[in-house]
Amino acid sequence: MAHKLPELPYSYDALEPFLSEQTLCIHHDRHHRGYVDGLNQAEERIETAREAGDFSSVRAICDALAFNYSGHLFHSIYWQCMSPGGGGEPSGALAEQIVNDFDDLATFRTQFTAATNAVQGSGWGVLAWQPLGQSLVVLQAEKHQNLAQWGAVPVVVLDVWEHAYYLDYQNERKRYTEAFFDVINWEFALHRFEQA
Ligand code: MN3
Repeated sequence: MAHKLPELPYSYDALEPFLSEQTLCIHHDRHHRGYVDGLNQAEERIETAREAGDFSSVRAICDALAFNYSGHLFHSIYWQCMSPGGGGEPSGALAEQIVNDFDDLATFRTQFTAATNAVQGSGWGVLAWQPLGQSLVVLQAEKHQNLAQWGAVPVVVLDVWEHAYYLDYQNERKRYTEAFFDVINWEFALHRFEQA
């Protein structure tokens, strides 16, 4: 079953002025689609390799699967982590867990933006549920797939590849990661957290 590009959960201009219509159009229609297409191609390649019993290219195919699967997954979560009616504070079990693991919301926010700003090159800031320790953790993901903690479940993700913010913020990643909290969709985060 081929993977499909999910629809944006709002219109392309719905997050202005945080992100412009042009940024969301390019980011969703070109970049995210690229990961979906790349993933479908990589799955075809591994299927072909299995049928032929020829795994001489397995390293490159595994690399393409990890890169494109992670890109597709993170973007699918990222769109929903933002909302035109977003911002404010988290509620319910997520709010309690944030206080439990980060002392308070302000400290979480400071750690999350600091970690995200410090991602080397292209990557993501991630708030994830770590089942082993039964705790929320802040992670950096370089590109999409490096430095991940296996088993952790992403709850909130923030894209800091330059294509996500360059048209609107140029090289000022910090302004973008701080403004992210004006549109953050805490209801979606709570939903993901409860499922995790
Ligand atoms: Mn992106």
